[in-house]
Amino acid sequence: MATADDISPPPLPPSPPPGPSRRAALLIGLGGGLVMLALMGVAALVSLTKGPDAVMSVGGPFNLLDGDGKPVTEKTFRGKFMLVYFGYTFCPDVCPTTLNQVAEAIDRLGPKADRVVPVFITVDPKRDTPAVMKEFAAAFSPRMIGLTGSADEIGKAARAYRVYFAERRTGPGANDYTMDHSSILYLMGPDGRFLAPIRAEETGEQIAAALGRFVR
Ligand SMILES: [Cu+2]
Repeated sequence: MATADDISPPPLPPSPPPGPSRRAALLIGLGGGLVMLALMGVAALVSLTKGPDAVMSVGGPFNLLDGDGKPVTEKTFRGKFMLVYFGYTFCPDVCPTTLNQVAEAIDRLGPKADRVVPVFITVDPKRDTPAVMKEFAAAFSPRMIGLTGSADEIGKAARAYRVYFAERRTGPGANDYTMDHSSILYLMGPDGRFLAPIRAEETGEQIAAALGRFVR
């Protein structure tokens, strides 16, 4: 499946273990959620690739903060391509894997990499402060920009990019949660317009090839 695959194995509450009926209900609930998430992902990708009208409606204004807490908007990177990905730093595997491939793709672009800004936007602003985002993004590539912001602004940015995300509780503690989120890379042109979705499962080589079709 191309999208919405950032779903870690169902985290079970540490204690007490749910009884058979509760466990069944939990599994059915999770299964339904997974199916719905998968369907939403497919629908999102279909609408992304349908035609010029759908293409026009991805992306838009946002008001976020960079790793130093400075305001960043969609206009900040005008003149450069933006490769946008939504996720969160506590993500167990999908986000780190994807960002690794993005970093590799950027390296493979050589001198053309100057024209592309990889942007990682958190869907978990509660934990992903500017400082957390800065360190996390830098761990993948010195070129990568990590963005966070208020829950409200993150929600607006995600809606503009048609990104689905939701908190999934894993326990009673304040930090006992993961984030489900759709997982697509969005290539935006130097004029801010959406150019193409890129599957997050692609290798660095494939992502570089996809970028190379636009970044000349
Ligand atoms: Cu993730």
